[in-house]
Amino acid sequence: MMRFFDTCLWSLTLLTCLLSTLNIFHGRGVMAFHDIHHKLYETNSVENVKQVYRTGYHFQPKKNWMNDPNAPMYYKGFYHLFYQYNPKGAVWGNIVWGHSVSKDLINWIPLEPAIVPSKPFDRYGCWSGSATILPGDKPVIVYTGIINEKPEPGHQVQNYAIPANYSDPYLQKWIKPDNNPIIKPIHENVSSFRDPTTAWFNNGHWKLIVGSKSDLRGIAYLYRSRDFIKWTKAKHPFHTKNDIGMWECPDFYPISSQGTNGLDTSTLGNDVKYVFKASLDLTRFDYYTIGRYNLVKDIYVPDNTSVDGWAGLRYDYGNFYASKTFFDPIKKRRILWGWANESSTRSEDIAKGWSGIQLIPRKVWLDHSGHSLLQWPIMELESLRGQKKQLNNVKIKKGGTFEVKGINVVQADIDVTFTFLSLDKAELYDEKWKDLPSENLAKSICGIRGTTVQGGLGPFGLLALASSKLEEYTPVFFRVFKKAGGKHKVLFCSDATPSSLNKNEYKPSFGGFVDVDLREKKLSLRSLIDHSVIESFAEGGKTVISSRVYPTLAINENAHLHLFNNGSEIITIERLNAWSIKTAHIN
Ligand code: DQQ
Repeated sequence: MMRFFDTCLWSLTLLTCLLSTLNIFHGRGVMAFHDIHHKLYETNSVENVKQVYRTGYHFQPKKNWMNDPNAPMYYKGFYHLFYQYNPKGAVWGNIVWGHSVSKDLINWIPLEPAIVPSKPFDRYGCWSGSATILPGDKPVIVYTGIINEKPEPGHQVQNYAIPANYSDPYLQKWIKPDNNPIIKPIHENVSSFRDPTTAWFNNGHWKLIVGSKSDLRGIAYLYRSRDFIKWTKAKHPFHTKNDIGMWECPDFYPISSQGTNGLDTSTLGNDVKYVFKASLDLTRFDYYTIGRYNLVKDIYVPDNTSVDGWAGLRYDYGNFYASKTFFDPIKKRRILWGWANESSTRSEDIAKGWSGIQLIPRKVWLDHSGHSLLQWPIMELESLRGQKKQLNNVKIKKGGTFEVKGINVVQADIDVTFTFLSLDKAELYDEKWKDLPSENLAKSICGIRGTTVQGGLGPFGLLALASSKLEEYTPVFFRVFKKAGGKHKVLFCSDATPSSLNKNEYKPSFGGFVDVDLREKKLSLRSLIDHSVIESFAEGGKTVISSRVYPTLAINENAHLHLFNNGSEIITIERLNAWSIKTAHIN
């Protein structure tokens, strides 16, 4: 074992941390890609896209820009994924619906774009939307059409599209009937009215919601229809929240309080709770609450155990946005798709010829507490597992590392359980941190107490995509704190700060807390590493963080993977299973 972290590589003060928190509103953490920059819409088409950061098993088109996942569904033997796509370049613009199909959600066949601007009701763009399977196995898509570029980012209406040929399992051709749009904004906010959800059915009506805002109030408008064509706005919003900003890509679905199976979106019942998710345009993260569906008033009411606001729970505390779920009728599960934006610069994206990936689809279900969700990579991913490395009972002392060899560490699946003998050495939680902005508390503490600041119980975890002399590495780690009163708080971080020598990238130290019972003195971590992305699941999917990273030295065979501990309590790797992940057939 080599000595590690003898010196602090960087130190962040509370002040810089606060500044960087504020900075998310101005820096590249927030990509205002709806801004109209006409000349940037088309970039030189790069025929041979630069491969070094391309992923081996994450969904991405052959080239160009991709953002939100749209209308995921299962139809006649195929999973379908549509996505926001710029066919003309690696920056946002000219938005059409890209389309691919798959038998297993892992290997994908590309098809021609399914929905492209062509009619007065979507002339300036076909933005996000969802699919609903109508009785008789008839899919219908509802999406946002841009009918005018003014007011920015565009005048928005909701349109529907139906398959031209229901017997085609690829659903290659879609018709956009001329009775569109089916929903028009009836308020002034015509440029903040988008992203219809999958519809659900009860009380003789189909219902769907559309994301919106009024000043800083996020609004989910409810629409009802008997025939899916004529839609009427409900008197009350389905859900609304002040001081939060625009709700993009809302999602609403039932979730079973018994077991891990998913439910069809129209399911009602006593054992059913509900999830409401919104993508926050102002902060660029997806937060959710767990709550109740009041059928009498036709509104959603979050439980009082769910924080409804910027400090609420997130699906993922890293690069993850505009997500969407669907019910998989074959494996009876609810699956979550989320988009991971690049953290590289616009000009780097143009040079590499592509931008954006979809994270590995995740099964979601309710934690036994009933207060949060669990997420886990779909089991089909395991079909790509190749060479395996196993370790048991490896002890790592303070400052030590242990290299995991024998697998392809740039395309890998790592599953590890850490144990420790006692919680006594957990460092004190600094009460001053209560002054940090609550929506970024964990992230800020990850920045202040990174891997190089020695601790008691932790930091310990992985050093992924590390160069041979540790000039570059991405630590994914736990740090356990003791609060006044004796309670423990587990911090989980994925820190891109030391990930690359390239100074241009957005390299945040992402973080989330893990609500876990430490009596067993164990913490588990699964990380999916794929060249420029690391998706990490703490404690069976209680807290998830995805980081985009762009090492300059730690690439391909020059990359290493280590386990590390920089706390005074000895950490035991009780069990590690690590696999090389084969390259999937993607588009
Ligand atoms: N992306 C789409 C919008 C949506 C946003 C445009 C979220 O419909 O609000 O590409 O990333």
